[in-house]
Amino acid sequence: MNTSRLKLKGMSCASCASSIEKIISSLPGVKECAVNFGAQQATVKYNSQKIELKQIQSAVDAAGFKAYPLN
Ligand code: 9UX
Repeated sequence: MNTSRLKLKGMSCASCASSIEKIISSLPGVKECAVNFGAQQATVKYNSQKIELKQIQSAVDAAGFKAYPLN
């Protein structure tokens, strides 16, 4: 299991944070996701044998936001 942090761009309210949380959490291979609206960051716990961080980024980008890996 991997834990990665993503810097998020494009969230303007707390409900954006909650939709990104839902989008990431619903991806196969993702165990859990927490979005911190204040910090504009997401912390994602995932199985790196099932999903790559880059696919998680793509899902966020496809929803109209931007995600950049922090580690
Ligand atoms: Mo947030 Mo609302 O940035 O449509 S503004 S969900």
